[in-house]
Amino acid sequence: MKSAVTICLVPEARQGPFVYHQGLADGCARAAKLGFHGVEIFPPAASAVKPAELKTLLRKHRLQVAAIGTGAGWLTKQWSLTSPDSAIRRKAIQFISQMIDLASQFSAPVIVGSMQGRVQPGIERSQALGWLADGLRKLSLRAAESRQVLLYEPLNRYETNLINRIDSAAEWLDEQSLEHVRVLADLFHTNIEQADVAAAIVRCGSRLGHLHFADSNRQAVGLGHTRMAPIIKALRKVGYEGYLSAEILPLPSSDQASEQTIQSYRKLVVRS
Ligand code: LER
Ligand code: MN
Repeated sequence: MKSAVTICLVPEARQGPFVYHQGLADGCARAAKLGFHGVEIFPPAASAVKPAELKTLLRKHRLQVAAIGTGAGWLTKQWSLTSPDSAIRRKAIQFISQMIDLASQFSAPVIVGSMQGRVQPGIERSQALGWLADGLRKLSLRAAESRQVLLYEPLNRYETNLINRIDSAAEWLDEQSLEHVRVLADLFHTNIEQADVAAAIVRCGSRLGHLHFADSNRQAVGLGHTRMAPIIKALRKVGYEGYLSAEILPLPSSDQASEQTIQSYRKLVVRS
């Protein structure tokens, strides 16, 4: 299992759960200094990242791109895969497709979190889930062209009413035969939605593709009350070899949050 930390390039998400907010050069330098393996990037749009510039930074700091987040399409434009307006669904697919093309240059997966949207008033749940499945199918086939998977992130009930639990998501992806989609387990959301996080991870099995490494209060692991040892044991049991990526509030500061994260990673993963 590898370590990663988030870099947010979206000014509107300044209050969001991301560690670094001062640009790619600053974030990569700070991540590398602490020994992280990768960075997870949250750009306003694919065009905001210059591939050559990012490649130079990654080479200089010996970092990988762990994943690229697409939530800015929801946050800044309210585009989603389950909007009742077909023109908006098309814009959402185009926005995420461009992120997939960017991420493929870094052998990285793209995350569909907030851009899944929600079941809108007056819309049947089956219809919204149908739109979600259609969107994930198109996008995951595009990712598969570059031998990548697409990450689908169940969010807690206050952020979506589609699918809130990771084990339900894995089951639904199986039913829909969405073979190039993997589940992203965000430990902040699972703390709210799962009765037993470790058991849910085991039920996800090989569907698990990425993990947001956060404590119960969305601070760095070790600053809340989630019991992490059984979760790490479950990740080992399912043979998870992906990232533990710190999508957390920069508290008490960005540097302290990332330092706490890498210490927890070393204690839980490297030394045990
Ligand atoms: C995205 O990764 C996420 O966890 C959402 O809660 C952000 O709003
Ligand atoms: Mn998340």
